[in-house]
Amino acid sequence: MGYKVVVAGATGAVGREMLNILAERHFPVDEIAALASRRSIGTEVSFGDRTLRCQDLARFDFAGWDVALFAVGSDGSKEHAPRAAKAGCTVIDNSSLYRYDPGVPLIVPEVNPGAIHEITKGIVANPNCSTAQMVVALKPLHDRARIRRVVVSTYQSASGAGSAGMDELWDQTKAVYNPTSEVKPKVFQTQLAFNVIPHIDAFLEDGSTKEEWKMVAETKKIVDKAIKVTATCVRVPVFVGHSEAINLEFEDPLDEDEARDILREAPGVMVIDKHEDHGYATPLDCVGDYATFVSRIRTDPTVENGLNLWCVSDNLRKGAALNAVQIAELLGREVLKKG
Ligand code: 11C
Repeated sequence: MGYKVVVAGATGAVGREMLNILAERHFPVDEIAALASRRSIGTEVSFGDRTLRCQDLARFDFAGWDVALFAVGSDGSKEHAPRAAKAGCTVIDNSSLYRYDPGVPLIVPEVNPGAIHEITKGIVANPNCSTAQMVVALKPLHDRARIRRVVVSTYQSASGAGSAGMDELWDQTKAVYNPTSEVKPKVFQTQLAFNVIPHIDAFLEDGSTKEEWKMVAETKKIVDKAIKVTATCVRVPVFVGHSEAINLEFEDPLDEDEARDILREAPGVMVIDKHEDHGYATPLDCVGDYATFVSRIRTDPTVENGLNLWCVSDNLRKGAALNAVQIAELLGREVLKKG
C-alpha cells in the first residue's frame, strides 16, 4: 500500500524535479495529482513514463490525500498549505513562509531527521537551497569538533530564481553577441550574463540581504543555535548548481585529513578532493546528482582550529526537490507508516 501524493507548482523548475525524483526513487505512490495555478491548468508534466495533466490548485480538495509537496512560493503556500493541512494532508513546503515558525519543523533528513516528530500544524518546511547543501557538509564536522563560526560566500546559479531566471541568463548571453538586441534585466537586478551580482533577495536594515539572513537563521534552526554564521550571497552566470566557499572555526582541533575522512563517511556527501586539475567539483559536475560535493578541504592557519572547504550541489535537487522528497520518505517511514 502506498501514498496519495500531490505536487503543487508542478510546472515550475522545482515542481518538475519533484515529480522526476519521486519517480526516480520509486516513492510508493498509489495516486498522484499535479497541481498548478489557473493559467497552467491542463499543462502536461512527466511523472516517470506517465504524463499528468495539471489540475487547478485553487479548487483542489486535499481530503483523503496523504502528502503534498508545495513549490508555489510564499503567497501560494499562505493561501493553500493550511487548507491542505486542515484536510489531513501533510504539506512539505518549499517556500520560506513557515521555515522560522517554531511550530513547523525545518528538516534536512541527513542532519535533523528527528524533527519529523515535531509536526504540530500539518506542515514541514524545506530549507533554502544554499542552506540545505551547506548543513549536509557541516553537521558531521560539528558532531566531531563543534563549529563555533561559519563564514560563507556563495556563488548561486540563475535557477535559484526559477525557470524565468534561467531564461533571462540565456537571453542575455545571446544578446551580448547581438549588438542590435537590448539586454533588459527583469528577474535579476542587473545584467547577469558575463557578470556577478552580490545581491539575492531583499535588502534588510543592517545592509545584509534576506538570502544571507536565511542562511544564518536556518543553519541555527537545523544544526545548532549556538553556531555563528555570516554570509555573503552572490548570483553568478551559471544555470544550475550553487557553490559555496566556507570557512569554519571549531571549538576543538580537527585536522584536514580527519575532516576529509569524516566527510567521506557522511550521508549525502561526496568528497572530490585531489590537488590536481579538475580534482574538485564544479557546478557542471553536480547537475542531476543527489550529493553535496565537498572539495578543497584544507587547514586555515590564520585562526585557531580553522578549516576551509568548497561545497557544490544541484540547487534544484538537494537544494529543493530532492530534500522535499527525502522529507516525504522520512514522513512515510516515521509518521504515516503506510508503505
Ligand atoms: C536563490 N536560494 O538562489 C534562492 C532560491 O527561500 O527558497 C530559493 C529561495 C528560498 O535565489
